[in-house]
Amino acid sequence: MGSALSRPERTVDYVPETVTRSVKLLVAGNFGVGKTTFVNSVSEIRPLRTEETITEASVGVDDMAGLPGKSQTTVAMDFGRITLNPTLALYLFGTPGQRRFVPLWEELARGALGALVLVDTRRIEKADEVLSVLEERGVQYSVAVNQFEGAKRYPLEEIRDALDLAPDTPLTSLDARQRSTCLRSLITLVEFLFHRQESRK
Ligand SMILES: Nc1nc2c(ncn2[C@@H]2O[C@H](COP(=O)(O)OP(=O)(O)OP(=O)(O)O)[C@@H](O)[C@H]2O)c(=O)[nH]1
Ligand SMILES: [Mg+2]
Repeated sequence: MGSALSRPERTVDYVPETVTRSVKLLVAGNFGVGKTTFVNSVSEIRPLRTEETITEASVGVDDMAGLPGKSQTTVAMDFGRITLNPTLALYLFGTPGQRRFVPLWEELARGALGALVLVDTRRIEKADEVLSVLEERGVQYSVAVNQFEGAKRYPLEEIRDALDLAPDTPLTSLDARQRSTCLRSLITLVEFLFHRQESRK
């Protein structure tokens, strides 16, 4: 098996025998923040995607504001897997981003150890609803800024304040198209969740 950083061209479609622990994680975030892109970047198996083309019928129903170029949207979930180290497999479930699909999260969140919440600073206020849904369901999370080019860059501390995050909630930044930056954020999340688990024992 190659290291997690060098993706083995998606030839690993079985779970390596060395894996002794598996963890389910959500990749959450509002419409178009890059969840499907993220799962595609990190997954070592060909990810399951449930993309549908956005049609005229979406106008006024879907959360299109600010994303004129977006042509597809997730209607059920994304699914991918990554063996983070030889003994630990992560199963990633990307949520659909549109508000009308929030009830689906209930199912997707079942059994999840935690969530990575992606945010886009150009529409940061939209993250509040996502964070509230997770908090209401007791899902632990960390936050990662998906840095779109052309979007203004803010210090992470400013983003932390804007999102009103707890001091110990991990906040990282990434480019959802860049595997290495996505992995860094995932590792931060997993360390946070394991630490939380340990401290609750
Ligand atoms: N420039 C840039 N574009 C990105 C990045 N991440 C995603 N995109 C683009 O942004 C668009 C939306 O990305 P998706 O991955 O479909 O977003 P999503 O969160 O899954 O969207 P929904 O499932 O509809 O909520 C796509 O056209 C991506 O190619 C990024 O980091 N930088
Ligand atoms: Mg998607």
